[in-house]
Amino acid sequence: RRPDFADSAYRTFLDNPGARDIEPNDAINDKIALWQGDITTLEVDAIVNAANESLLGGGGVDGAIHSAAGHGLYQECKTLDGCKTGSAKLTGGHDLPAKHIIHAVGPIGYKPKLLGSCYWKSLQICDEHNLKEVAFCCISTGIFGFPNDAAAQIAMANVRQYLERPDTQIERVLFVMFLEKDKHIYREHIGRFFPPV
Ligand code: AR6
Repeated sequence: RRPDFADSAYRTFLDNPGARDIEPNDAINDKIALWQGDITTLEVDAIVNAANESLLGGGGVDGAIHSAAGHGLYQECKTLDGCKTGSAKLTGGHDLPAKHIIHAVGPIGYKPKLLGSCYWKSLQICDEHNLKEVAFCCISTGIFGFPNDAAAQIAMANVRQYLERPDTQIERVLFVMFLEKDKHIYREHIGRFFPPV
């Protein structure tokens, strides 16, 4: 069965003006989609940032999110007292179209358990706060140097396992790729973790 693209949540993702080269068939099933573009443009319940332990901003996607969300985000982050590697904390979206930001702190280098726990913890935060649509960037694969292919498989494996929990209220997970190479990697592996329905 093809996903129902009249569904407004999918249209939010796929009609986004930041989208490049992503056809509707990249919505794999009712719950999962791949999307290429700038995560700061997405109108979803939560976007997941790739932060550092200070939670006070930096380069990469973290810098882009802080720039787009405005100074109010920095002010809120200052109250959070940082975050441990492998964990995540929630803030408001401030000037972003997304309602919330989950700041996940990925590991530096190849530490698979810590990367997996960023995804798991972010999804737990969604359920704790009734956030039903969440978009992940490719945590740790930029400045922090985690190998892209392994990171993508860890991301998808954790999301798949989490969504099998009978008590989860999460309705949609979006994997956001910024780079061409990540788009190819996600397309290569997604069918194993999320077979088309
Ligand atoms: N939208 C979506 N994805 C993006 C965007 C964007 N606007 N910009 C970059 N990416 P990185 P890390 C992708 O380096 O490796 C910061 O200084 C990028 O292509 O942002 O976890 C923090 O403060 C890559 O796929 O994060 C930390 O100190 C992914 O986002 C450190 O970098 C993550 O790359 C974290 O390093």
